[in-house]
Order: sequence, then structure tokens, then C-alpha cells
Amino acid sequence: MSSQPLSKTACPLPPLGMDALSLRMDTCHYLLRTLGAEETAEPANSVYTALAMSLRDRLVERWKNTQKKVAAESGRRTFYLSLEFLLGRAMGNALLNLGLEDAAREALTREHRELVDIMELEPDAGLGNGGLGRLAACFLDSCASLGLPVTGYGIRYSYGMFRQEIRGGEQVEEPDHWLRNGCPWELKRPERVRRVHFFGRSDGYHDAQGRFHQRWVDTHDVLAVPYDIPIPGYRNEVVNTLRLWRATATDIFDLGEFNAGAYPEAVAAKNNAEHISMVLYPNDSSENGKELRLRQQYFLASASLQDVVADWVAIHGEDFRNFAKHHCFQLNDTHPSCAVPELMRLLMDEHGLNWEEAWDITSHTMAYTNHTLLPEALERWSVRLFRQLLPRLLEIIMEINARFLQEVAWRAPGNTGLLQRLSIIEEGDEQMVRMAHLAVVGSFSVNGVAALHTRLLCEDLFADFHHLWPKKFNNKTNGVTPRRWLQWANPGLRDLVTERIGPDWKHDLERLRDLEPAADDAKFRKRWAEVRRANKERLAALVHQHTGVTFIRDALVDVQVKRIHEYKRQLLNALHVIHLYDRIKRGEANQVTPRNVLFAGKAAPGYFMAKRTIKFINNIANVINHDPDTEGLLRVSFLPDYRVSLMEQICAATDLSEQISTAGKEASGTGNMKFMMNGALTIGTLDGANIEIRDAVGAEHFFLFGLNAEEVSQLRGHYNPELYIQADHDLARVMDLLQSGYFNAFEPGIFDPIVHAVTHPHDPWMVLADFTSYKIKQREAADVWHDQTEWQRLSILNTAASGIFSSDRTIAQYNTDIWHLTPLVMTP
Ligand code: 26W
Repeated sequence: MSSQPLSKTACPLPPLGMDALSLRMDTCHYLLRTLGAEETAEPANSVYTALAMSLRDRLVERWKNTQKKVAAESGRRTFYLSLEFLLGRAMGNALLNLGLEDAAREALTREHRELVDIMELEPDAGLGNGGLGRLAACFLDSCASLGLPVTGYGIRYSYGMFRQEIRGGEQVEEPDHWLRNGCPWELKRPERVRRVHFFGRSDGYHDAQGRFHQRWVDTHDVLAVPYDIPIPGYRNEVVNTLRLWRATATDIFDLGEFNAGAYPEAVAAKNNAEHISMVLYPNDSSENGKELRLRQQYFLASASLQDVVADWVAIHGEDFRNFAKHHCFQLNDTHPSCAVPELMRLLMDEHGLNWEEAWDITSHTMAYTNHTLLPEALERWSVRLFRQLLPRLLEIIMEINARFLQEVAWRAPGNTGLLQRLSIIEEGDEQMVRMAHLAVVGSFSVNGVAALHTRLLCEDLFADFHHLWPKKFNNKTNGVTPRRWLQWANPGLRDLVTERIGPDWKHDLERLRDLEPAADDAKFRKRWAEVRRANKERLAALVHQHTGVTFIRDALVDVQVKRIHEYKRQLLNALHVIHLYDRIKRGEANQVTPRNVLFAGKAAPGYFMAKRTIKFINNIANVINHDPDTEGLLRVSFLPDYRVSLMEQICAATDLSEQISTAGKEASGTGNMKFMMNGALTIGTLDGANIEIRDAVGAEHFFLFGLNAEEVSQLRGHYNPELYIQADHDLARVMDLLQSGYFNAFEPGIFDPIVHAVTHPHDPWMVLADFTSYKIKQREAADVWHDQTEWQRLSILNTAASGIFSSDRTIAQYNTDIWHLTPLVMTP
């Protein structure tokens, strides 16, 4: 017998079968032997868990191989740091990427179960708010699919994005306890626990060689326990890692308190530590300065960097000369930007490097992605809070700032205005740390997420920085993963496309261009329309089930789904719906094109106007849907609890995609890309990636309206909403109807804040300024809808032109310009 531990010997296990029978055997094994289910009546939930475990085994097999390969090649690696990963469900993704969809379906049929029903039992992993979190999830899929050694680092929130219920037309938030039944996809790694410091003070001392150092002492520590989730590539045998940290107390009880007889206080300390990973902050685009949020941010940055540095030290000891050559940290917005001072701290305080050495490494490994221009979303933390919670970090930030400002003063002597504008510390009643400035100063790359957004970053938000370091700034237009958003969400379209142009597009989405000639093929158009009609029937059933609203058959499906925010202008859409209703009521029914208007999205719990907008939409829907005059012409619904798994059904069934933000406000948008990929036409402003969508599909195939970003900023200060009401009789009627209380007959005054907001000269979103051109474009869209041949042609051309919005293209660009990673090639 060999004395080697099992893990050191060559693996004696044969590879797992990738056929229906093997999958069925394993699923039965887990069901009966691990979960102890009754053979006669196993609950569906156990079937889900057992199948998930069988799939996870197959992922783990490839995971180990990928890890071995990464270790053997010891090349450069990227670490994607994000407070949010909006993964959604994992099962469908694993089946698709492993190529096990048919096998699983067959295996379950033999157990008299339907795969679709089993998959519905998986709760969404909703560890994100919206675009930024979902982008992180799409990026992980693309990195694995391109074979790039990229590891995600995030927080394992016990409660993800709240569940939204609608009661009396209003949003009610319910906790999302997604881990209630456990998560079969994660593996806990207790042996890789890290210790994260808080509070205490910074202390100077001289080492044995007489060198002066700082150290962080008298800290209150929290443990970070990693849970790993496998991220499979698309049919390439690669499995990357998403490592999520959970916070726990250092000891079950604080012994000091315990011995002093303070049992409740001792247990409270444990709870306090665990609060850090308890709940995702449900704010999207508004920063609220809560201490717990800063704790989360530092917790993620510190645990992740310690993890990476420990791996380096295990191989290279204390020699950090090549560290920067081997590592890149991509910061998903400023949320993880404590990583800049934290890497400085680890290198100096824990590994003895001097400032220059540590700065050289830090400023050559950090890269920052900005996702928003909205001033209210730019993170600032008070110096006072920083000093209390992270005293050693604040000291380092102050030093980074002092050295940076010295460099600026050297380059632009006497320009104190410039120094003030650039400073990481904002002066005022209360000093604040500007996290975006910290991220820009500490990074070698700063990127925006669409061409317009990056231009505005360079010209406005970061103009002074851009002037200083023009080469640091670059654009990376967002993308979405075509595995989840086309292949998985729309199998009918997937198979039709493959039948027409072959399967190459599955590995290179730009090949969808080969579909263009099919737009002029009547038979193909008919089949295209049939696939989409089936998708629409599925969506109609879902909407009926959750809202009671019955969609009009064969009517235009007009959809706006995204976070509820004033800048996204759900109100503009709602006002247009009122206008359509008004036309029906005033006797133009025969000129109104039948439509189903669908809204969905969550409002931040503290965002009054967003919540009132939800109520507004629901009241409008209620009046319209119950008025017999609208029968067969107009249906309006608000689908509750918008989330990743709902979007999978919605995007495949949408005819008209609403992308109507005030120009210059939406950094990119990614829902717009999901709709386009699935053959929706877009009605939109010249904002974010809409501009690039329109360029890709051709201006004549896009319903453009509204002011552009320059016109919006020129109008600011002179905007007069009254003028627009006077100039458009239809708009005046809409406002009159609204003000008459027609949509709030028993709730007097509740929509006054909405009327007030859109009629105020300071309305930053200029809703009424774009109403008339929006109305006209909507009518044009309705006219095209009447010509179904033309609509289906445009639908096909939209899908055909959507290839560049694959996140594979985005990630390839990150890699070429920022990461410089060598793809892994795995042999099966
Ligand atoms: C600190 C509070 C907070 C939380 C989240 C501020 C800002 C955010 C995000 C930046 C909000 C967000 O999700 N931004 C979206 O990012 C997407 C991916 O790049 C873009 O497509 C969207 O246009 C942008 O709004």
C-alpha cells in the first residue's frame, strides 16, 4: 500500500459519464443515499438537489483540472472584485455549458419528472441590484468560455435582492432567504479562512534593523470564510471560480465578555460580525453612506487581497518583484476600491516593502471600471467614519493623496483650484474621501462602459484626470452572454438560427450576420414569427398567472423592464400609455394599434419617487384594463419581482424594447442588448449603448427620438415644461386627465408629486421635453407593426446585427487592452 495521502496519488476515479444513464444513476444515488428520499414519493425539491449534485460532480472534475493547469502554467491572472454578482439560476447554465441538456431531460423523464419543472424550483441567486451585478455574472461566463484565468471575488449575502410584492398597487419588500434550502452549487473552504481587521489604531515602531514601520493594533477582527461557486465555460472543459466570502466571529464567544458574565454581549459580538455578510444593499445609483456598507466593502477587499497574496507567498516567499506581472485586479465600480490602500497596507505592514515598492505594485495591478455619471451615485465616505473604522487605511489614503497632489503641484504650479478638484479628500463642513478619485489615482486603467459614457467621463466627470493621464482612459462597451440570453432563453430561435446558418455562431456571435439574407426569405420570416409567437404565449401565461391581466393575442408586446429610476423615465412611458388610452376614449379606437404594455422592476426601498411611479403604473393599468372600451386594444401590466429568471422569459417574447433614458444618463444599459439579440426592435434615445445598437443595425431600423446629450445639457437652466404642454395638444390632454384625478379617484392627491416633478422647470430628466417626439416614434413603430412582413424582417436584422454585444467581445477587449492573459486550452 502506498503511504501517500489519497489526494497526492493519481486520481483513481474514472471520469464521470456524460450520458443520460450516468446522470440518472448519480441522481438516484444522491436522492436515495445522500438525501434519504423515499423511493415512492421523493419531493421535487430533492430531485432538484440530487440533479444539481450530480452536475456539480461533473463541474468539480473539470474545476480540479483547470486549477492544475492554471498552477502549472503560472501565468498572469485577473481577479474581478465586485460587491455584486447577479447570477440567477445555475442549473440551466451548467446543463448548457456542459452539453448535458438532453441527457438531463431524458434522465428525468425516466423518473416521470419534467426538467423545466425541476429547474423552476431553483431560487435565483440575486446577489446584485441590476446592470452592474448582472454584467459581472455575464463577464464570468465569458471569461470561462474564452478560457481566461479569471477569478471572481464577492460577498455571500445571506439575503440577496429583496423579493418584491405588489399590494394595493404598491411595492412591498420581503426578505430573500435564498439559502433556506442550502445551495448545492457552492463548496465551503474553511481551510482558507482569512482574518479582517476593524477599528483599533495605527502604531509606529522600529524593527530589529532599525527600520520604521506602522502596524494596525488593538483591532476587532472578523473572519472571512470562502464559499466557491464553479463557473463553467461553454463546452471547453474550463471551470473558473467565483469565491464568495461569509463573515463570522473570530471566536464563538468573546471569552473576556463571557468570563465577566456578559453572555448576551458575547453572543451579540458574534452576531455583529455576521451582519457584514447578512444583506445586499438594495440601492442602485444612490449612495447612502451607511457604516455597514463600508464594512462590507473593506471586508471584500481585504479578504480577497489576503487570499491572493497568501497564494503568492506560498510559492515565491517574500519576493514580490514579479507580483505585478502576474496579477490584475479589476474593480467593478468604486465599491471595492478600498483594495488600493489595502494592497499598500499588506505589502508594507505585513510584508515589509517600502512605500515606493508597494506603490509600484499597487498602481500597476489595479484597474477601475466606472458604471455611472450620476453625482448621487458617486461614493464618498466621511473621513471621520474612515478614521474610526479603518484608521490604518485612512493614514495610507492620506499619504497617497499627499504624494499625488505633490506631483500635480509640480506639473501645474500655483493651480490651487486644480488641486482641490483632483484631491482624493473633499474639503467642506465634513471632510470626505472621494472613492472615485482614489480608484483613478490607484489604477493603471480606467474605463467606461459605452462609447458615449467614456467620452463623458473624459470630458466631464474625470476631465482633470484625463488631462493629466490621457492614456489611462479607455472604453469597453458592455456586452451580455449569448449562452444565457439567446441559447438558453430562446431555444426555439437558437435552433432556427442554427438550421439556417449552421452552428458556428455559438462560438463567434458575429457570425449572426450570416442571417441577413434570411430577412428577405418569406418562409424563414414565417418560422421566425412562429417561434416568437410561441414565446409570447408563454409570457402571456406568466403575466396572467402573476397579475391576472390577459394579454391581447397577436398584439405588439411593448416592454420596459429595469430598475425603477427617474432617469430611466418609466414616467414617460406611462404618460404615453395614458395618451393611447385617451385616443381610444376620444374615438380613435380604429387608429390605435393593439398593444400589451409590460413594466417590471424594483424601486430602492427609500426612493419615494420610484415607489410612487410603481403605484402610478399600477393605477393606470387598473383603470385601462377594466374599461370595456380598451378591449382588444390596450392592456397594461406590472409584473412583480423582476429578476434574472423572469428576464429569460421576457426577452424572448418582446417586440418593442423601451430604452428611453434622458440622454447622457444611462452609462450603457445591457437589457437593451438582450432584447436586440432576441429580435426585438428598439425605441430609444441617443444614450449609452443605444447609440452603438443603432449604428450596428442601421439608423433606419431603430426608432430614435428625443434630445441628445448635448441638447439636454444646453437646455438645462432654460427648460420650461409648460411650453411643451402648450405645444402638444395630446400632452395637454394627458396632463389634464392626470390632474383631474382620473387614475386616483379614491386616493386624492397621491399623484401630485408626479405632476409636480414633470412640470417643474428643474426636472433634471426633462420628461416632457421628449414626449412629442416619443409619441411620434411610437406611432411610427405601430405603423410598421401593421406591416408584419416588414416587422419580421427588421426583427431578423436586429438579431443578425447583435453579435458585437456578446460579452465575449467585451472580455476579449478587456484582455487585449488591460489584462493580457493567455487563454487556457483544456483537453477533454
Ligand atoms: C453605492 C450605490 C450604488 C450602487 C450601484 C451606486 C451605483 C451603483 C451602480 C453603478 C448602478 C448600476 O448598476 N449601473 C449600471 O451599470 C450597468 C453595467 O455597466 C450599465 O449598463 C448601466 O447603464 C448602469 O446604470
